[in-house]
Amino acid sequence: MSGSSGRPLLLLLLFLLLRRGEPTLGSGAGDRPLAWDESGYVLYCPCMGRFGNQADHFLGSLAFAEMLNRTLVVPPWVVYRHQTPPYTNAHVPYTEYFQLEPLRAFHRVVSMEDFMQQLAPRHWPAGKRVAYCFDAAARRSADKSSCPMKDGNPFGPFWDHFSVDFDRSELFSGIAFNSYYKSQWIDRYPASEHPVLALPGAPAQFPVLGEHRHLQKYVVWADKIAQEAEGHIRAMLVRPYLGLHLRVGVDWKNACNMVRDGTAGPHLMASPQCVGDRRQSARPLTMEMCLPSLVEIGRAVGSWARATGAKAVYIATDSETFNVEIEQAVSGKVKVISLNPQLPQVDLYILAQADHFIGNCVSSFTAFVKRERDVQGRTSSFFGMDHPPGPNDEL
Ligand code: GFB
Repeated sequence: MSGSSGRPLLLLLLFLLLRRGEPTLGSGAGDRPLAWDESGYVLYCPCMGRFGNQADHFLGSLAFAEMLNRTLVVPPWVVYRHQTPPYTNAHVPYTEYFQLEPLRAFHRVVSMEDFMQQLAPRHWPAGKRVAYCFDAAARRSADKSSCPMKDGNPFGPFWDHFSVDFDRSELFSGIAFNSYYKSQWIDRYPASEHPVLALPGAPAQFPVLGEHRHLQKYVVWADKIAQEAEGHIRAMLVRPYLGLHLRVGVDWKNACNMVRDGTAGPHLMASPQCVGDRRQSARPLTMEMCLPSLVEIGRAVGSWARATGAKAVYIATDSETFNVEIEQAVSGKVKVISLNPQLPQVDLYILAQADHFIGNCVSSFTAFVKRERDVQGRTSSFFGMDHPPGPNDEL
C-alpha cells in the first residue's frame, strides 16, 4: 500500500478505532451493544404482590417512563417460593414470559439484566447509585433519612440479585406518579443531573389506572409460553370452551372477609375492573363477586355454557377445582378440564384464549386475562356479575 490509494482504508481504520467502546445507537436488540440514553432511565423493584399485582404495576411504570421520556428498565418478575426449595425468591427475566420488542412500539425499554450488564458498569457504577423515595418511606428506615431500598424481603434479595447497593438518597414529597405531576418530575429531576431514577417500588398505582389498561396490548407472550399453552389447548380442549378463574384459596378467603364485614369500601384490590374506576359511582361489590359460592359458580358456568354452546370448560384455580360440582352444572357432553400447570402463566394464556371467560372481580390475576381479552375483542364476565361494563365503557 502506497501513496493516496491507501488513505481511504487508513481513514476507515482510524474511524473504527475512534468508535471503539462507543455504543451503537439503538435498542440493544440482537448482538448490538446498547447505547446510553441521555434522556435517562426509570428503574424500580416490583416489590408488591405476586404476578398479577406486578403486571398492574408494570403497565403504570411503563406509562410513567413514557411520560418522563426516560427509558424503562424492565425488571424481572419476582416469584416467591415459600413452599418449594430453595425457598428463596426467583427473579425471572421479563423475556421468560413475554417479548421485549413489542413494548418498543410504545416506548423505549431495556431489560434490567442488560442494563446492569452493559450500561451500569460505565454509566451507573457502584459508588454513584442514588435511591429516590417518598420522605415518608425514608422516615421508616433505621436512620430516618435514607430510602429503605433493601429492608426486608423482597427488597433486599431483589437488589442483591443485581449486586446493587445505594450510596445516597433523594427524598420527595407532595408529588405522585400520575400525569398531573409530569412537569414537577421533569423540573425536579432533570436527566442531566439525575440519569437513573431508582425507586423502591413501582412508580405506579395499584390497581392499574383505567387510562393505562390499553397498554396490555404491548405485553406479548414469549414464543415458549405460547407454544406450550397452545399445545395444551390442542390436546385437551374443544371449541367453544369456557375459561374459569377460581380464586378460592385461604389467602383469598381472608381478603374477602373485608367485603363480608363491610370494611372493604367501594374498591378492593382489582375490583375497579368490574365496579368502575370512580369510587363515588362504583357498583356495589358483593361477596359473590369476591368469593363466589358453589351455587354461584354452578349458576354462572351453566348459564354461560348454554349461552355460548360450550363443548369444554377449562378451570384455572389457586387451589380447588370444584370439578365435580362444575360437571354437574353443565351437561355430560361438556368436557371439564384443569391442568394445574407448573407456571401460572400457562393458565393465563389458556384463559385469555377461551371463547368466553368468567373471572374473579377482585383478583389482579383475573385482571391480566380480562385486559388481554379486551385487547383481542373477546368477551368476559365475572362471578356475581354477568354483565360487567365493556372495555370501552367509562369505568
Ligand atoms: O397474580 P396475583 O397477584 O393475583 O397473585 P391476585 C395470586 C397468585 O396466586 C398468582 C397464584 O400469581 C399465582 O401464582 N394463582 C392464583 C394461580 N390463581 C391461579 C390460577 O388460577 N392458576 C394458577 N396456576 N395460579 C393477590 C396477591 O392476588 O392477592 C397478593 O398478589 C395477596 O400477594 C392478595 O395474596 C390477597 O390479585 O389474585
